[in-house]
Amino acid sequence: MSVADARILELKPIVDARGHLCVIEGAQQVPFEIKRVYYLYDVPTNSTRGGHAHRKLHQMLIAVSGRFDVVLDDGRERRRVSLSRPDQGLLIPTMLWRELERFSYNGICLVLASEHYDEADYFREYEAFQREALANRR
Ligand code: T46
Repeated sequence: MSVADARILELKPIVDARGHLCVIEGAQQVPFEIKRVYYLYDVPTNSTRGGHAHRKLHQMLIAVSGRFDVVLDDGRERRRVSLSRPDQGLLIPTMLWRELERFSYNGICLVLASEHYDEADYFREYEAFQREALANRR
């Protein structure tokens, strides 16, 4: 997996005079069945979330309010993606280290996940992640 494998998906809002509505259905607008939804809010601007990678989990991150940055790392390269639009989702496949930072005061990160929560799916140490990521790319 490389940082180029993470991609932005455009959600097509349904717009009328009452405002905008975005729909996300499992295996349709996202390429996986959604097993879990969680969200991060009231994140202090100077704090960093994430700091891990996943063996099996695919996720889509959406800035449903405000903005924040996602720094992705495949063990070799890093890539920064800024999210600030509720009609865009960042799709993060397996085996990418991610850090979320620079939250705006009203930043809310909605996460759609392909798996239930499983602590065993996490790499929480960068060196262990990097070893595995580089070995898989050989
Ligand atoms: C990710 C980023 C964007 C649960 O009990 N269930 C859950 O579904 C989650 C996500 C977390 N937790 C517990 C585990 C920890 O005791 O909540 C606590 C905080 O979790 P964590 O430190 O992993 O939170 P973040 O914001 O650093 O990371 C989370 C996700 O874990 C991660 O997969 O990509 O959000």
